[in-house]
Amino acid sequence: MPELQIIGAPQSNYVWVTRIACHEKGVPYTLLSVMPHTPEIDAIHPLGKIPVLRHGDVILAESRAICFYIDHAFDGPPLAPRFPVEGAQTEQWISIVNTHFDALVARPYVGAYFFPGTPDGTPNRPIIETALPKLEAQFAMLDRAVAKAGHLVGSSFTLADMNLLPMMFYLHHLPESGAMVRRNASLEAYYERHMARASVKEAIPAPFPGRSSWTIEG
Ligand SMILES: N[C@@H](CCC(=O)N[C@@H](CS)C(=O)NCC(=O)O)C(=O)O
Repeated sequence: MPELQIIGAPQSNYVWVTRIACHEKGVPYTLLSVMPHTPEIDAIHPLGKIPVLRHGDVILAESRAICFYIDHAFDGPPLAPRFPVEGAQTEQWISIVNTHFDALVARPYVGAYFFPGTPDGTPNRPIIETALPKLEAQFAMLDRAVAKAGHLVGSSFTLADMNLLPMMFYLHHLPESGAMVRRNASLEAYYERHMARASVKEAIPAPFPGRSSWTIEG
């Protein structure tokens, strides 16, 4: 069997998602830490984004596609339920999180702290202030979603949860978003419970060079 390679910087929330998927499926992998828009990535992802996967002759881009491959090419517990309703609900939450939560709200907010683009490198307050009301609404949505069973789908840990937790990790370490999560009791309990899971915990990335922790105080 060829080596399965996950290629991308470990700080990427989507690289982390694919690593959780490998762990949960019981698939050994090698992580190659490579930045976006480098020749190795550009050769596989048409937009130069990470993660990408290489497994023998198989090359893939996009975390959802990579997780589909991991889930279906190997034996092991299903990452997404095989029942139509629960399987569709898993896709529903992956889609909501990726297209509405991550791309439109969480990513600009987190980026405003870690890649602020300001002349002096201080957090980009206009971007942060714009994101805050949207974050509040989306945390309330997620809080309702996990209130009943402590998972996004049914009562088991699925790819929908794996897909959300890495972005939640960054949000939990930033001042306004961290405080918001802690005010949403179900979401906070969900976060603390699943962050303790070996597959999630094991791939927590080291802070960026020059930083000793991910936490930024308000
Ligand atoms: N839809 C993609 C998103 C991947 C993505 O946005 N990756 C980020 C790192 S977390 C990236 O490559 N950013 C560089 C860029 O957008 O130019 C996926 O699910 O894999």
